[in-house]
Amino acid sequence: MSQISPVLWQFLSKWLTHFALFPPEASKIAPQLDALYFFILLVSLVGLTIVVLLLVGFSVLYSKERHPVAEQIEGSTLLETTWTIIPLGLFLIMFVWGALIYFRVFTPPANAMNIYVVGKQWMWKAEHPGGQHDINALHIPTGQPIQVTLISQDVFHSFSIPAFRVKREAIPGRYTTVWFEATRTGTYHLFCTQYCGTGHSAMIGDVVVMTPDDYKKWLQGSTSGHSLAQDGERLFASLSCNACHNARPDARGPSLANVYGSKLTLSNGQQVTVDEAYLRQAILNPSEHVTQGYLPIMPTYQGQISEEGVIDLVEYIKHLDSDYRVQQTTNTTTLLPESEGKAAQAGGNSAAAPGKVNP
Ligand code: HEC
Ligand SMILES: [Cu+2]
Repeated sequence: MSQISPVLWQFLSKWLTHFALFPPEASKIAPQLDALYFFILLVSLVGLTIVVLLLVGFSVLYSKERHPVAEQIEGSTLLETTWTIIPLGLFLIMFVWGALIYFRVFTPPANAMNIYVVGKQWMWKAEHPGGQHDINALHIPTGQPIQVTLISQDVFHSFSIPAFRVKREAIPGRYTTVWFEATRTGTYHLFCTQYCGTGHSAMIGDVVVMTPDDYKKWLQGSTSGHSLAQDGERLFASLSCNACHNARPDARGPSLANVYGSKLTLSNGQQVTVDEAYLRQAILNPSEHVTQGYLPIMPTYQGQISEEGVIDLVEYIKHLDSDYRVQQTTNTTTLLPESEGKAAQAGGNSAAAPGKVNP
Protein backbone atom coordinates (compact mmCIF):
# COMPACT_ATOMS: atom_id res chain seq x y z
CA MET A 1 0.00 0.00 0.00
CA SER A 2 2.68 2.41 1.01
CA GLN A 3 4.21 1.96 -2.42
CA ILE A 4 1.50 3.97 -4.11
CA SER A 5 3.23 7.02 -5.58
CA PRO A 6 5.78 7.06 -2.75
CA VAL A 7 7.78 9.89 -4.24
CA LEU A 8 4.92 12.31 -4.22
CA TRP A 9 3.67 11.82 -0.69
CA GLN A 10 7.09 11.37 0.86
CA PHE A 11 8.10 14.67 -0.60
CA LEU A 12 4.86 16.17 0.64
CA SER A 13 5.18 14.82 4.18
CA LYS A 14 8.83 15.89 4.45
CA TRP A 15 7.95 19.37 3.27
CA LEU A 16 4.98 19.63 5.65
CA THR A 17 7.06 18.35 8.57
CA HIS A 18 9.78 20.81 7.77
CA PHE A 19 7.32 23.68 8.11
CA ALA A 20 5.88 22.21 11.31
CA LEU A 21 2.54 21.57 9.61
CA PHE A 22 2.75 17.84 10.10
CA PRO A 23 4.21 15.55 12.78
CA PRO A 24 7.33 13.58 11.77
CA GLU A 25 6.95 9.99 10.63
CA ALA A 26 8.72 8.04 13.37
CA SER A 27 7.01 4.65 13.38
CA LYS A 28 6.60 1.83 10.91
CA ILE A 29 2.91 2.47 10.46
CA ALA A 30 3.24 6.25 10.03
CA PRO A 31 4.19 6.35 6.32
CA GLN A 32 1.49 3.77 5.56
CA LEU A 33 -1.17 5.85 7.28
CA ASP A 34 0.08 9.02 5.64
CA ALA A 35 -0.11 7.41 2.20
CA LEU A 36 -3.80 6.76 2.79
CA TYR A 37 -4.25 10.24 4.23
CA PHE A 38 -2.72 11.88 1.17
CA PHE A 39 -4.73 9.63 -1.13
CA ILE A 40 -7.96 10.79 0.54
CA LEU A 41 -6.73 14.38 0.41
CA LEU A 42 -5.92 14.05 -3.29
CA VAL A 43 -9.28 12.47 -4.15
CA SER A 44 -11.05 15.23 -2.19
CA LEU A 45 -9.08 17.94 -4.00
CA VAL A 46 -9.82 16.45 -7.41
CA GLY A 47 -13.50 16.15 -6.45
CA LEU A 48 -13.59 19.71 -5.19
CA THR A 49 -11.97 20.99 -8.38
CA ILE A 50 -14.44 19.14 -10.61
CA VAL A 51 -17.44 20.38 -8.64
CA VAL A 52 -16.25 24.00 -8.59
CA LEU A 53 -15.37 23.99 -12.31
CA LEU A 54 -18.76 22.53 -13.24
CA LEU A 55 -20.55 24.96 -10.93
CA VAL A 56 -18.87 28.00 -12.44
CA GLY A 57 -19.05 26.63 -16.01
CA PHE A 58 -22.76 25.85 -15.80
CA SER A 59 -23.66 29.19 -14.24
CA VAL A 60 -22.00 30.92 -17.19
CA LEU A 61 -23.30 28.51 -19.84
CA TYR A 62 -26.88 28.48 -18.59
CA SER A 63 -27.15 32.08 -17.44
CA LYS A 64 -30.37 34.06 -18.04
CA GLU A 65 -28.76 36.02 -20.90
CA ARG A 66 -27.98 32.85 -22.86
CA HIS A 67 -31.12 30.91 -21.90
CA PRO A 68 -33.96 33.29 -21.08
CA VAL A 69 -36.51 30.46 -21.07
CA ALA A 70 -36.03 27.58 -18.64
CA GLU A 71 -35.85 24.15 -20.20
CA GLN A 72 -36.60 20.81 -18.54
CA ILE A 73 -33.74 18.33 -19.05
CA GLU A 74 -34.51 14.65 -18.42
CA GLY A 75 -31.94 12.50 -16.65
CA SER A 76 -29.34 10.33 -18.33
CA THR A 77 -28.86 6.79 -17.03
CA LEU A 78 -25.33 6.62 -18.39
CA LEU A 79 -24.31 9.85 -16.67
CA GLU A 80 -25.91 8.88 -13.35
CA THR A 81 -24.33 5.42 -13.44
CA THR A 82 -20.93 6.94 -14.08
CA TRP A 83 -21.10 9.41 -11.23
CA THR A 84 -22.28 6.64 -8.91
CA ILE A 85 -19.78 3.94 -9.88
CA ILE A 86 -16.65 6.07 -9.85
CA PRO A 87 -17.13 7.57 -6.34
CA LEU A 88 -18.28 4.18 -5.05
CA GLY A 89 -15.07 2.62 -6.36
CA LEU A 90 -12.99 5.36 -4.77
CA PHE A 91 -14.74 5.02 -1.42
CA LEU A 92 -14.34 1.25 -1.51
CA ILE A 93 -10.60 1.67 -2.11
CA MET A 94 -10.44 3.96 0.94
CA PHE A 95 -12.47 1.48 2.98
CA VAL A 96 -10.40 -1.59 2.14
CA TRP A 97 -7.12 0.31 2.43
CA GLY A 98 -8.20 1.80 5.77
CA ALA A 99 -9.41 -1.56 7.08
CA LEU A 100 -6.08 -3.21 6.24
CA ILE A 101 -4.20 -0.52 8.16
CA TYR A 102 -6.70 -0.69 11.01
CA PHE A 103 -6.08 -4.40 11.48
CA ARG A 104 -2.34 -3.83 11.37
CA VAL A 105 -2.60 -1.10 14.02
CA PHE A 106 -4.66 -3.25 16.38
CA THR A 107 -2.88 -6.60 15.95
CA PRO A 108 0.39 -6.56 17.87
CA PRO A 109 3.05 -8.97 16.64
CA ALA A 110 3.78 -11.92 18.91
CA ASN A 111 7.25 -10.64 19.80
CA ALA A 112 5.99 -7.26 21.02
CA MET A 113 7.42 -6.04 24.31
CA ASN A 114 4.71 -5.04 26.75
CA ILE A 115 4.82 -1.77 28.68
CA TYR A 116 2.00 -0.76 31.01
CA VAL A 117 0.81 2.83 31.00
CA VAL A 118 -1.50 4.16 33.69
CA GLY A 119 -3.29 7.44 33.02
CA LYS A 120 -4.49 9.56 35.91
CA GLN A 121 -5.40 13.14 36.59
CA TRP A 122 -3.02 14.46 35.37
CA MET A 123 -0.11 12.37 34.33
CA TRP A 124 1.02 9.34 32.40
CA LYS A 125 2.90 6.70 34.27
CA ALA A 126 4.68 3.97 32.31
CA GLU A 127 5.85 0.73 33.91
CA HIS A 128 8.48 -1.32 32.15
CA PRO A 129 8.60 -5.07 32.83
CA GLY A 130 11.95 -4.72 34.57
CA GLY A 131 10.40 -2.33 37.11
CA GLN A 132 11.54 0.97 35.56
CA HIS A 133 9.03 3.79 35.87
CA ASP A 134 8.51 6.72 33.54
CA ILE A 135 6.47 9.73 34.60
CA ASN A 136 5.12 11.77 31.68
CA ALA A 137 7.69 10.05 29.52
CA LEU A 138 8.12 6.82 27.63
CA HIS A 139 11.55 5.45 26.85
CA ILE A 140 11.64 2.89 24.05
CA PRO A 141 14.15 1.39 21.63
CA THR A 142 13.96 1.52 17.84
CA GLY A 143 13.30 -1.61 15.81
CA GLN A 144 11.31 -3.39 18.52
CA PRO A 145 7.54 -3.72 18.44
CA ILE A 146 6.14 -2.22 21.64
CA GLN A 147 2.73 -3.04 22.99
CA VAL A 148 1.30 -0.55 25.42
CA THR A 149 -1.33 -1.87 27.82
CA LEU A 150 -3.33 1.10 28.99
CA ILE A 151 -5.63 1.75 31.90
CA SER A 152 -6.95 4.82 33.64
CA GLN A 153 -7.12 5.22 37.37
CA ASP A 154 -9.90 7.82 37.29
CA VAL A 155 -11.58 9.26 34.20
CA PHE A 156 -11.27 8.65 30.46
CA HIS A 157 -7.94 9.68 28.99
CA SER A 158 -6.54 9.15 25.53
CA PHE A 159 -2.97 8.14 24.86
CA SER A 160 -1.72 9.75 21.69
CA ILE A 161 1.67 9.88 19.98
CA PRO A 162 1.20 11.85 16.75
CA ALA A 163 4.66 11.02 15.38
CA PHE A 164 3.74 7.32 15.57
CA ARG A 165 0.17 7.94 14.32
CA VAL A 166 -1.32 6.06 17.26
CA LYS A 167 -4.06 6.96 19.69
CA ARG A 168 -5.95 4.79 22.13
CA GLU A 169 -8.39 5.44 24.94
CA ALA A 170 -7.26 4.81 28.52
CA ILE A 171 -10.45 3.62 30.19
CA PRO A 172 -11.10 3.23 33.91
CA GLY A 173 -11.54 -0.44 34.83
CA ARG A 174 -10.43 -1.91 31.52
CA TYR A 175 -7.15 -2.72 29.80
CA THR A 176 -6.80 -1.49 26.25
CA THR A 177 -3.75 -1.99 24.06
CA VAL A 178 -1.99 -0.27 21.22
CA TRP A 179 1.29 -1.11 19.53
CA PHE A 180 3.92 0.57 17.39
CA GLU A 181 7.48 0.16 16.26
CA ALA A 182 9.65 3.26 16.35
CA THR A 183 11.92 3.74 13.37
CA ARG A 184 13.83 6.89 14.25
CA THR A 185 15.57 8.01 17.40
CA GLY A 186 14.52 11.33 18.84
CA THR A 187 12.07 12.89 21.26
CA TYR A 188 8.41 13.05 20.31
CA HIS A 189 5.26 14.42 21.87
CA LEU A 190 2.96 12.37 24.06
CA PHE A 191 -0.50 13.84 24.55
CA CYS A 192 -3.72 13.15 26.35
CA THR A 193 -6.33 13.83 23.69
CA GLN A 194 -9.43 13.40 25.82
CA TYR A 195 -10.52 16.39 27.87
CA CYS A 196 -10.11 15.10 31.41
CA GLY A 197 -10.37 18.09 33.76
CA THR A 198 -8.56 21.28 34.59
CA GLY A 199 -5.07 19.81 34.32
CA HIS A 200 -5.75 18.17 30.97
CA SER A 201 -3.39 20.41 29.01
CA ALA A 202 -0.56 19.46 31.38
CA MET A 203 -1.06 15.78 30.73
CA ILE A 204 1.73 15.65 28.20
CA GLY A 205 5.12 14.04 28.00
CA ASP A 206 8.09 12.99 25.92
CA VAL A 207 8.49 9.77 24.02
CA VAL A 208 12.22 9.18 23.96
CA VAL A 209 13.25 6.80 21.18
CA MET A 210 16.74 5.39 21.61
CA THR A 211 18.96 2.90 19.86
CA PRO A 212 18.68 -0.57 21.41
CA ASP A 213 22.09 -0.08 23.08
CA ASP A 214 21.13 3.24 24.62
CA TYR A 215 17.86 1.74 25.74
CA LYS A 216 19.70 -1.04 27.54
CA LYS A 217 21.82 1.56 29.28
CA TRP A 218 18.72 3.51 30.22
CA LEU A 219 17.12 0.36 31.64
CA GLN A 220 20.18 -0.28 33.79
CA GLY A 221 20.37 3.32 34.96
CA SER A 222 16.69 3.62 35.83
CA THR A 223 15.96 0.38 37.53
CA SER A 224 14.22 0.31 40.88
CA GLY A 225 16.12 -2.85 41.68
CA HIS A 226 13.16 -5.17 41.29
CA SER A 227 10.92 -6.12 38.40
CA LEU A 228 7.15 -5.66 38.33
CA ALA A 229 6.79 -9.39 38.96
CA GLN A 230 9.03 -9.15 42.01
CA ASP A 231 7.00 -6.23 43.35
CA GLY A 232 3.93 -8.35 42.71
CA GLU A 233 5.41 -11.23 44.64
CA ARG A 234 5.84 -8.98 47.64
CA LEU A 235 2.32 -7.60 47.33
CA PHE A 236 0.93 -11.13 46.97
CA ALA A 237 2.40 -11.95 50.36
CA SER A 238 1.48 -8.68 52.07
CA LEU A 239 -2.17 -8.98 50.96
CA SER A 240 -2.17 -12.60 52.16
CA CYS A 241 -3.19 -13.96 48.77
CA ASN A 242 -0.87 -16.83 49.59
CA ALA A 243 -3.12 -17.83 52.48
CA CYS A 244 -5.35 -19.41 49.86
CA HIS A 245 -3.15 -19.59 46.76
CA ASN A 246 -0.14 -21.70 47.58
CA ALA A 247 1.40 -24.97 46.58
CA ARG A 248 -0.06 -26.87 49.53
CA PRO A 249 -2.44 -29.72 48.78
CA ASP A 250 -5.07 -28.37 51.20
CA ALA A 251 -5.03 -24.86 49.67
CA ARG A 252 -8.45 -23.18 49.60
CA GLY A 253 -7.81 -21.44 46.29
CA PRO A 254 -6.70 -22.86 42.95
CA SER A 255 -3.03 -22.92 42.08
CA LEU A 256 -2.12 -19.87 40.04
CA ALA A 257 0.96 -21.47 38.50
CA ASN A 258 0.74 -21.49 34.70
CA VAL A 259 -2.82 -20.17 34.89
CA TYR A 260 -1.91 -17.29 32.54
CA GLY A 261 -2.72 -18.23 28.95
CA SER A 262 -4.64 -21.33 30.00
CA LYS A 263 -8.34 -22.07 29.54
CA LEU A 264 -10.42 -22.08 32.71
CA THR A 265 -13.84 -23.63 33.10
CA LEU A 266 -16.12 -21.51 35.28
CA SER A 267 -18.84 -22.75 37.60
CA ASN A 268 -21.49 -21.79 35.01
CA GLY A 269 -19.79 -24.00 32.44
CA GLN A 270 -18.35 -21.10 30.48
CA GLN A 271 -14.76 -21.33 29.18
CA VAL A 272 -12.41 -18.38 29.42
CA THR A 273 -8.84 -17.79 28.30
CA VAL A 274 -6.81 -16.20 31.07
CA ASP A 275 -5.20 -12.96 29.90
CA GLU A 276 -4.24 -9.74 31.69
CA ALA A 277 -7.80 -8.48 31.64
CA TYR A 278 -9.14 -11.70 33.13
CA LEU A 279 -6.56 -11.71 35.92
CA ARG A 280 -7.44 -8.12 36.74
CA GLN A 281 -11.15 -8.98 36.95
CA ALA A 282 -10.44 -12.13 38.98
CA ILE A 283 -8.62 -10.04 41.60
CA LEU A 284 -11.04 -7.11 41.77
CA ASN A 285 -14.39 -8.89 41.18
CA PRO A 286 -13.78 -12.51 42.13
CA SER A 287 -17.47 -13.37 42.51
CA GLU A 288 -18.20 -12.36 38.91
CA HIS A 289 -16.62 -15.51 37.50
CA VAL A 290 -15.94 -18.36 39.87
CA THR A 291 -13.66 -21.17 38.78
CA GLN A 292 -15.34 -24.58 38.59
CA GLY A 293 -14.76 -26.77 41.63
CA TYR A 294 -14.18 -23.83 44.01
CA LEU A 295 -16.35 -21.92 46.42
CA PRO A 296 -16.80 -18.17 45.96
CA ILE A 297 -14.81 -17.40 49.11
CA MET A 298 -12.24 -15.05 47.61
CA PRO A 299 -12.79 -11.53 49.00
CA THR A 300 -12.91 -8.59 46.62
CA TYR A 301 -9.91 -6.30 46.50
CA GLN A 302 -11.81 -3.49 44.81
CA GLY A 303 -10.58 -0.15 46.10
CA GLN A 304 -7.73 -1.69 48.06
CA ILE A 305 -5.09 -2.00 45.39
CA SER A 306 -3.92 0.80 43.10
CA GLU A 307 -3.80 0.13 39.35
CA GLU A 308 -0.01 -0.12 39.65
CA GLY A 309 -0.48 -2.74 42.34
CA VAL A 310 -2.86 -4.73 40.16
CA ILE A 311 -0.31 -4.56 37.33
CA ASP A 312 2.36 -5.93 39.67
CA LEU A 313 0.10 -8.79 40.73
CA VAL A 314 -0.82 -9.55 37.12
CA GLU A 315 2.85 -9.59 36.14
CA TYR A 316 3.62 -11.80 39.11
CA ILE A 317 0.92 -14.33 38.20
CA LYS A 318 2.08 -14.24 34.56
CA HIS A 319 5.57 -15.23 35.64
CA LEU A 320 4.50 -18.01 37.98
CA ASP A 321 5.29 -21.53 37.15
CA SER A 322 5.24 -24.13 39.88
CA ASP A 323 6.80 -22.87 43.08
CA TYR A 324 5.31 -19.40 43.71
CA ARG A 325 8.68 -17.75 43.21
CA VAL A 326 9.43 -15.31 40.42
CA GLN A 327 11.82 -16.70 37.86
CA GLN A 328 14.88 -14.48 37.76
CA THR A 329 14.60 -13.65 34.09
CA THR A 330 13.44 -10.07 34.06
CA ASN A 331 15.60 -7.19 32.79
CA THR A 332 16.65 -5.95 36.16
CA THR A 333 17.88 -9.19 37.53
CA THR A 334 19.73 -10.34 34.46
CA LEU A 335 21.29 -7.02 33.69
CA LEU A 336 22.81 -5.84 36.89
CA PRO A 337 23.65 -6.58 40.49
CA GLU A 338 21.43 -5.16 43.24
CA SER A 339 23.81 -2.44 44.35
CA GLU A 340 23.91 -0.76 40.95
CA GLY A 341 20.14 -0.65 40.89
CA LYS A 342 20.05 1.11 44.24
CA ALA A 343 22.55 3.73 43.16
CA ALA A 344 20.57 4.41 40.02
CA GLN A 345 17.39 5.06 41.93
CA ALA A 346 18.52 8.58 42.71
CA GLY A 347 18.59 9.21 38.97
CA GLY A 348 15.36 11.17 38.95
CA ASN A 349 12.92 8.43 38.17
CA SER A 350 9.74 7.73 39.97
CA ALA A 351 10.03 7.78 43.69
CA ALA A 352 6.49 6.45 44.07
CA ALA A 353 6.53 2.99 45.53
CA PRO A 354 5.35 0.53 42.93
CA GLY A 355 2.48 -1.63 43.96
CA LYS A 356 1.54 0.76 46.69
CA VAL A 357 -1.57 -0.29 48.51
CA ASN A 358 -4.14 2.41 49.01
CA PRO A 359 -4.97 3.05 52.63
C1 HEC B 1 -9.95 -16.62 51.10
C2 HEC B 1 -9.10 -17.28 50.13
C3 HEC B 1 -8.54 -16.44 48.99
C4 HEC B 1 -7.78 -15.32 49.06
C5 HEC B 1 -7.31 -14.56 50.30
C6 HEC B 1 -7.46 -14.95 47.70
N1 HEC B 1 -8.03 -15.84 46.83
FE1 HEC B 1 -7.86 -15.81 44.80
N2 HEC B 1 -9.21 -17.32 44.67
C7 HEC B 1 -9.71 -18.03 45.74
C8 HEC B 1 -10.64 -19.03 45.24
C9 HEC B 1 -11.43 -20.02 46.10
C10 HEC B 1 -10.66 -18.91 43.84
C11 HEC B 1 -11.47 -19.71 42.84
C12 HEC B 1 -12.90 -19.27 42.85
C13 HEC B 1 -13.08 -17.94 42.18
O1 HEC B 1 -12.72 -17.80 41.01
O2 HEC B 1 -13.55 -17.01 42.85
C14 HEC B 1 -9.72 -17.81 43.51
C15 HEC B 1 -9.45 -17.38 42.22
C16 HEC B 1 -8.43 -16.50 41.90
C17 HEC B 1 -8.02 -16.18 40.56
C18 HEC B 1 -8.63 -16.72 39.29
C19 HEC B 1 -7.79 -17.79 38.66
C20 HEC B 1 -8.24 -19.18 38.97
O3 HEC B 1 -7.45 -20.10 38.74
O4 HEC B 1 -9.37 -19.37 39.41
C21 HEC B 1 -6.98 -15.30 40.67
C22 HEC B 1 -6.18 -14.66 39.53
C23 HEC B 1 -6.78 -15.04 42.07
N3 HEC B 1 -7.67 -15.79 42.78
C24 HEC B 1 -5.83 -14.19 42.58
C25 HEC B 1 -5.79 -13.79 43.91
C26 HEC B 1 -4.97 -12.72 44.40
C27 HEC B 1 -4.00 -11.88 43.56
C28 HEC B 1 -5.23 -12.60 45.73
C29 HEC B 1 -4.68 -11.56 46.69
C30 HEC B 1 -4.84 -10.17 46.30
C31 HEC B 1 -6.19 -13.63 46.07
N4 HEC B 1 -6.50 -14.33 44.93
C32 HEC B 1 -6.67 -13.87 47.35
C33 HEC B 1 -9.43 -17.82 47.06
C34 HEC B 1 -8.70 -16.76 47.58
CU1 LIG C 1 -6.16 12.96 30.34
